[in-house]
Amino acid sequence: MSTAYSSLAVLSVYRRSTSKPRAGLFLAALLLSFAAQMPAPAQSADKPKAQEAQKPEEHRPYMEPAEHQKARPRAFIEAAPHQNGRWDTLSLLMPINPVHVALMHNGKLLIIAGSGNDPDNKNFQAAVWTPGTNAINTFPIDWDMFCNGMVILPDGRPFVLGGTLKYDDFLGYPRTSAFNPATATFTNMPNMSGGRWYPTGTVLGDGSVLVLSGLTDTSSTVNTTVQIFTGGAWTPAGTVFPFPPLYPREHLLPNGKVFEDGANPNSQLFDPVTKTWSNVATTTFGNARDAGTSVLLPLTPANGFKPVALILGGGPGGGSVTDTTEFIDLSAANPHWVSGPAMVKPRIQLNATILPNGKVLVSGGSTVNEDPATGVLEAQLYDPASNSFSSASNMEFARVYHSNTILLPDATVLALGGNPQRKVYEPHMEIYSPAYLFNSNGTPASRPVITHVQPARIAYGASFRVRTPQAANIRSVVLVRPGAVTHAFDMEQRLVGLTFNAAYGDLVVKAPANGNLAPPGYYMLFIVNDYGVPSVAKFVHLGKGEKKGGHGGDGDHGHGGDDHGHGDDHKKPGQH
Ligand SMILES: [Cu+2]
Repeated sequence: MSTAYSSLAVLSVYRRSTSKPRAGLFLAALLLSFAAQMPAPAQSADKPKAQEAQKPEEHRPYMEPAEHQKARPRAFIEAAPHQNGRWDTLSLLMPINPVHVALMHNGKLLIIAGSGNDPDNKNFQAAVWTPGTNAINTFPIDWDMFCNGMVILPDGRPFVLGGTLKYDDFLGYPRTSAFNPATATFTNMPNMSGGRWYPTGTVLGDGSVLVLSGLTDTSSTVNTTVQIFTGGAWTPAGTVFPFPPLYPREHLLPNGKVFEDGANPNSQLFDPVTKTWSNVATTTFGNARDAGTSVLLPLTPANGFKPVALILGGGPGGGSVTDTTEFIDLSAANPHWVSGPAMVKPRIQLNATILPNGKVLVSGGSTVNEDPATGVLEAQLYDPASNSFSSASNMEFARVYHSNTILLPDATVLALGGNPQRKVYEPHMEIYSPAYLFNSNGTPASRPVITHVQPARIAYGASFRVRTPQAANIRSVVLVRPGAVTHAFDMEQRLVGLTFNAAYGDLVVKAPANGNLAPPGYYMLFIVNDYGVPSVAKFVHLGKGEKKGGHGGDGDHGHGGDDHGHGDDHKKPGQH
């Protein structure tokens, strides 16, 4: 084993050359972008069936299949959207390099560029955007959060871990900061033990946050200390395993331990109780999967909440990007990696996003790192049930280094970014509407509707009620943890299936048993009908349940954090 794989990401950044800025072009295009907005008829959530054709505005997806005029004309038109889904390119352009993207429980996206991979840029930027509107609000931030790790605290605040202290040679910030979705402001939080550039955060079952890896603030070497943020402070949690990668791929398992599976081939397990690491298994690929990705497949009642991780693509450098996938059943006595189906092409810097139906959208990346000319436009859906891929139509733009995909509350997926070289990024955004949103004739599928969730703060192991006119025709009820994605990995996404019964027009649903299945925080609640069509999500808070007054809240999110958990409904798009 060598340290080669842990430094490859650093090297790849070093050799990027400069080229002309395109900021002026972005602004011009932004000004020219479409102005039409969807009407927002205010309606009460509970209403007679006759009015159902006119859905409340909040139940509309970002782009109804019939609303093609909102999209930019494109060369490739999917002929069978009911089979493959469809990609649409938005007219709206992203005004900053969207290196980091997180979905907040008010339905808005937090986008962080920092310096945006431009060492000459001292105007560090972030943005908030409500998908479905043209209002992308950019604002300055006071330190460079470029190449941070980001998770979402149990109280709903995105939590930024480290960033770029210095380019060439790269040094990481020890700083952290939490973003309040209600006020759209960052508040700096306690510093970590040292710098972290390319760290990974993982929310644990008690709501504390594990952080590891990242380059220090004193030398471009990996920070070997492991830390846990609990009770508003950082506590030491031992030393990392030998030769840790940058941006390690990690998943919280139902037994409370953290599985680490990339880019290093020797997968590791961290026990937060003993604060020790153990070796689990070596991949069949056997080499580093640099800028490959990893997904914890859905934990559902049907599979007994059995944790299975899937790794895809990446490569050890030298041009040998792989099309291979592998999965591992971590409930086994002696887990081992098993080869999965190959992807349509080798992909590095790819993205993988779990859909409400449990399938995984695999998209983007390129067969040569950071080379858009080799961008893989064909998207694919991985089905854990059949362990196979199917087509998910074709994207319009290459999505390379620093590109992201993230599930939106309307059950579509946003793809954005791509940063083939310094100072150049892809401003076009695309929306993937999965096949479940279409009838066979291409018209919009009728979607089940969640009219009410009671209570909106749900407690572990407790029952809660979901009101829906379609209660008799619901196949599954799932919680999906809102994503926080960067550098080809989502540190937050997680799908947990729930048991339920239909009763008197309601679904009586059982919340996850504990925080190791679903860490405390906000989730998107989806119901999926017998045809596989998901509702638009309602945000719910999972934790200790309804507050009994005073300072309640769940998990160790420190002090002074605003709790925005009041009320169950997020604001309607466009409303501020
Ligand atoms: Cu980066």
